[in-house]
Amino acid sequence: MTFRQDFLWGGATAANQLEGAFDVAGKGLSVADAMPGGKSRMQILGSDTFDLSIDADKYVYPNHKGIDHYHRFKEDIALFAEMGFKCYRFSIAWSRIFPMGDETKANEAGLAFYEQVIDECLKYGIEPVITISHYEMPLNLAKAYGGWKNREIVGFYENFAKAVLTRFHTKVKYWMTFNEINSAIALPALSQGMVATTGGDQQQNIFQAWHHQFVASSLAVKIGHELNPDLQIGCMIIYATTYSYDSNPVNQVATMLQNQAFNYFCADVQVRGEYPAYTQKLFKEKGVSPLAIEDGDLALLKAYPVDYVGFSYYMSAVQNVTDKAADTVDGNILGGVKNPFLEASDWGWQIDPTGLRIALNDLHGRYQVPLFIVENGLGAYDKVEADGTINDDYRIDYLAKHIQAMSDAVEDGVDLMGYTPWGCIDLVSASTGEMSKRYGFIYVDLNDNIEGTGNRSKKKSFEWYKKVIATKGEDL
Ligand code: BGP
Repeated sequence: MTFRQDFLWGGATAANQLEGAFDVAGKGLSVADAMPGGKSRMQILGSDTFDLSIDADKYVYPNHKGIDHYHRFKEDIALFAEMGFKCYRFSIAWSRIFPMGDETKANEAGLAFYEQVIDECLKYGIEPVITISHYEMPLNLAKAYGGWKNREIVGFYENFAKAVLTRFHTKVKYWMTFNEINSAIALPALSQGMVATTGGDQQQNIFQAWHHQFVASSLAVKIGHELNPDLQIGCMIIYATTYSYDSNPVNQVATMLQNQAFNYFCADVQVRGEYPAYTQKLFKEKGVSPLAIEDGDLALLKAYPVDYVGFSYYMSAVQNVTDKAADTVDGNILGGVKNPFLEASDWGWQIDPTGLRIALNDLHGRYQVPLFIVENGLGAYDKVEADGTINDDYRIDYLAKHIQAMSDAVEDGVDLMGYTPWGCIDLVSASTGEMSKRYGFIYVDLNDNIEGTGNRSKKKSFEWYKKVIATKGEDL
């Protein structure tokens, strides 16, 4: 048996991408609720000029409706249970608990909703794994405060984390403080609430916002461990294995620097509890001046590091600074230089199972803490056949190869806690805001305008994943 006995097989989602019910039971608007779908979304995500002067509740945006999981969560969790999930990773919409973000008292209706979701999981013996904040700070915090750049957000997050940890710590053991914290480089609007009103230099803002998020993350770990020392509270990063374009040492150094800037920086602080040695050099490269750091911040980071590293893995990347004529791949998040040994998804994400084995060995070697793959999967266009079946063999192939790579890494000695493939049920894509980029084992009948019956049906991969879990990853 390769995987450990208590291995957490499951699936992952995020509140803003599946719940819908964006204005129900006292919920406020979130940043994600103000995002249009389609081509303009990626431009918004990558800039800090997202114009929030519009009234987001007057438009129909995809995240408003999601897949209506808010009203159908029992049906959805029953399907997860049928697949044999041992855990289910989901997030809590901050704006359900604190609609404007800056209130002092939590919205009971919001807490009550998540209590039902948690209880429904526990009914089936499914361990809830909660991301406290996944790409959706209350819109008011972005508009009126300028997002995570503003120190005041730390206190608001602390209230939020305290409210959910206090309420659920007896039922939920596994937590993560922020989704893909390092993705702010590519998605400052969604990840850190950077909007037109933020002002200032984008790089400076991103790093200052990170400092505030690091402090907030440590405060959440402190609160959680004081409530129950057994809680496991992790960080969560997006990791892309990065290869040097060739054996030219110049490209090799560029790869090392890219790893520091993208794959390592946030986790270095959150796991080791201190800014890494290369921090000043990185600031210099990015033109970042010394950050505003308050007394006690650094001691707090050191005292409350995370317990494990959660990460998403979708693709690898290639670093090249020498060959200007190199082929590129048009990826909607990372892209860059084309790797001739790999295929890419329809969105240009270069598919690389072996890169996952490398990622696992790299992260385990660097941090020596347990790892949790909390997102992985293939976004694809699915076709519903005349008889209603969906034969997603391409998805099965992608997942089987990645699970094999996990198994190889465990044999290499890596301590791996679990695996929750992304979008276990089809949901709204984070980068495109569309339904047609699907990841699920469960098909949801909705188009890009979120029109359709919303009915759930099992894809071919549903039975396949059920078998994988039943055989503890032996029968792929
Ligand atoms: C990660 C996010 C998720 C998710 C996933 C797939 O970056 O944490 O929220 O959506 O990627 O991305 P996409 O939906 O853009 O295909």
